[in-house]
Amino acid sequence: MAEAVVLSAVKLDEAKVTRLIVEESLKALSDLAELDVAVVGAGPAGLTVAMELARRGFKVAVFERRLSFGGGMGGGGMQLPRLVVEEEAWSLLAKLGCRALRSEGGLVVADSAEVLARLAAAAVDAGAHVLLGASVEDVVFREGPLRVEGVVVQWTSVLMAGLHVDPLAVRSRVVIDATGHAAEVCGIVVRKMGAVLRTRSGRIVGERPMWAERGEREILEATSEVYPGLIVAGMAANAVLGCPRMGAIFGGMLLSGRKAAQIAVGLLEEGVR
Ligand code: 48H
Repeated sequence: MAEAVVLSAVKLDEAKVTRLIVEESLKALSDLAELDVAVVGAGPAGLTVAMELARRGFKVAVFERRLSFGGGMGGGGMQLPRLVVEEEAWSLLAKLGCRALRSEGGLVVADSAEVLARLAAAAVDAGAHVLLGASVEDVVFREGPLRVEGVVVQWTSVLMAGLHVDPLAVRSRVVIDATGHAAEVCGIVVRKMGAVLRTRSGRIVGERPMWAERGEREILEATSEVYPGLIVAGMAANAVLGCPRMGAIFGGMLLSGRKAAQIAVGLLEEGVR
């Protein structure tokens, strides 16, 4: 006979549940006030950077506007539940236990929900902190020489409600813009700091239309420190450096995340700040 499913062992007190949540959340948020690396966006690029840096022992947190992981990965191509990754990038996912459903011509097909779940779990397992429902609306900067030294965070719900609530700042030795097509952090830095980025025009060049092969090839070159203390990764890198989009193929995002982590390690080892 099946064992009865019961939940009677714990005496539930609502006040205790509230206290547990508030006390532990305050500890967690207080711990996030100073980081080695702040990653903005929990899409494939952001999760990969966070996983790689946390594995190397750096203190890293991901700030994600939505209440979910994965960015554009969950939507696959036109909301179909499969995505495609180049073989060179697949080894990263295979090591996380992702199953290849089909391999053909150097491309691997996988279940998009599985990939995003395993990537998010790997980042968390490695020790990356993730704050969901948290939007980065500004950066912290310092002069002499000018550099980005943190992010300014607000609850997405507050922004959606249009409430006048001041945000909180997080100091961070390196910031990674992994916000996807909109390249939001780079946009803030250009708009509010008058920053001259390390791009052809000194500004955000803008994403080009689709050319999958070139978009995937150029993303690794585009993944770079575009301003002191600010690295751009993933689709944001293509947008900032003026590279083509590539559609629902994700190898470039993963490898861009890996490259952004390597650049961040270089900066951290140089002893930025
Ligand atoms: C907090 C923010 C903020 C903010 C945005 O869009 P993403 O999946 O980005 P990538 O670069 O990891 O992957 C791109 C890929 O999904 C894609 O769009 C491709 C391959 N497109 C090709 C094509 O041709 O269209 O994830 C970015 C994440 C999202 O979850 C956002 O919610 C989040 O960043 N985000 N989080 N503060 N200011 N802005």
